[in-house]
Amino acid sequence: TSRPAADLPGVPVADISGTGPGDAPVQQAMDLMREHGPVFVRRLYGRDTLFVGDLDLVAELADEQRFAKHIGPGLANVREFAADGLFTAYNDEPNWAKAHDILMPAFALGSMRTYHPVMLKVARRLIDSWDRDARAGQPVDVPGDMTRMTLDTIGLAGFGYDFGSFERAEPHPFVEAMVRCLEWSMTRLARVPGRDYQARDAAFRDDSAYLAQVVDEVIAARTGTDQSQADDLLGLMLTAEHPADGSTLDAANIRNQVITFLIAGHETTSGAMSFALHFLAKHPTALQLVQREVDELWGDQADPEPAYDEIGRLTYTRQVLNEALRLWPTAAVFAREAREDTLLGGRIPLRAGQSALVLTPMLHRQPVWGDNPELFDPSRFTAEAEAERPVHAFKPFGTGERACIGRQFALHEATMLLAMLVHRYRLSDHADYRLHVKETLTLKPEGFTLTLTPRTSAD
Ligand code: MNH
Repeated sequence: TSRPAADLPGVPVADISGTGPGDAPVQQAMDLMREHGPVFVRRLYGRDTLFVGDLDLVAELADEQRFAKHIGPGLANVREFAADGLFTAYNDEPNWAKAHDILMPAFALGSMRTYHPVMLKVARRLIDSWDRDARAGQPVDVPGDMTRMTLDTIGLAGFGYDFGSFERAEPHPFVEAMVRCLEWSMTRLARVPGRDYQARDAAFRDDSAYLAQVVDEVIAARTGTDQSQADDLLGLMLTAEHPADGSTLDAANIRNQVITFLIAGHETTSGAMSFALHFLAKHPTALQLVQREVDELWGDQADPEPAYDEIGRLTYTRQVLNEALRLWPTAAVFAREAREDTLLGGRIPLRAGQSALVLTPMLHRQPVWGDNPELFDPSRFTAEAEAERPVHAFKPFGTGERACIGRQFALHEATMLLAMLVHRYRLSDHADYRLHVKETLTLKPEGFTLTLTPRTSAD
């Protein structure tokens, strides 16, 4: 079934029109790449997508002189509910640069000091909930609870809005509507020509209207009051003036930014922490090394108060997170487009505007990662190992000026929480969990549960 694309000489084509992309398009593309090699065209009902995992080609795609972010069909669908928010804005849309310049300072490493107390407060909500489950001998729903915690964190830290997720048996309706919107964005890519999708589209419009309504409540809760504690994201959005021309964000764009941050700010971090806990539960040696690191900091204190500066010292915990993001980068693809007509790798002709999808999980399994890339091994991320590796070998946060703005936010939140959990609990893989990666544009280990027992100083 593998023959070269007519317009891309030498690039194999995998036509998936027979089966469609199914409910796991990323994992399907990973399998296709294993079969066809690190650059191939996926053809679906005559539409071609160029997938790239090869390190040298990705390094070229990361060259900002030649390539830029591409809003492909997937992000175009997300644009239906996030419009010109940062994530889905076109490169040349003035609101991208404006919002980027206004919001960047809020995401510099130093700003994490501001969010730290809120992150800690929400981490304690999770711990209270897990203490109750541990006492009751109940397994914890890892991805579900990670999502509760990251949603409450971005809501409170970004917008002073409390989703109260741990007081609910079911996910907050915002999460359910958001997941359905993401699913709609993903499955819309797989539509069979000629079929009727009106009911799905109507349900999507209801969900997206609901998201907008929640966001309007979040904004109203702020604008009605005095703006005194307005040093969070929403405060910046409502008041900060652009450094160059003094203009502020308009109301419609603020709504789009809030939707964007509520979504981008929690789904992926939740998945990253869930995968990290999965790997720790399966790799006792790595777990012991994290335990040793946290015990050095917090000893046998029952309720340590992690300080902001301590989080940066949790180097091994951070390595675990990086290694989880290597194997399962939770935002698994990003798209690049040629600025001018060019030859990718000196041989694949791309016209201006033509795009390629970087398949990050396969980039993260290329030969540069050694001969056993499937092995979970946090020692791949020691400072020495990182210094020796080509810079573009690890791209969980995308690349260039459109790379993830929330990276430090995610890493601070996730490193602190993982450290606190490992310090407090013995993790038991009671169900002998077999990894099942669920895709809703982002990736999660579906159905992953743990049982917990408190650690004692004797462990
Ligand atoms: Mn995040 C862009 C991955 C956490 C807000 N993010 C991106 C991109 C990737 C990504 C990949 C680039 C997409 C593209 O090129 O099309 N993000 C992640 C991962 C995590 C993450 C793997 C957690 C782990 N992201 C966060 C958090 C926030 C956030 C937390 C907010 C608090 N991300 C964004 C925004 C963008 C983005 C906003 C778009 C930035 C831009 O284009 O200017």
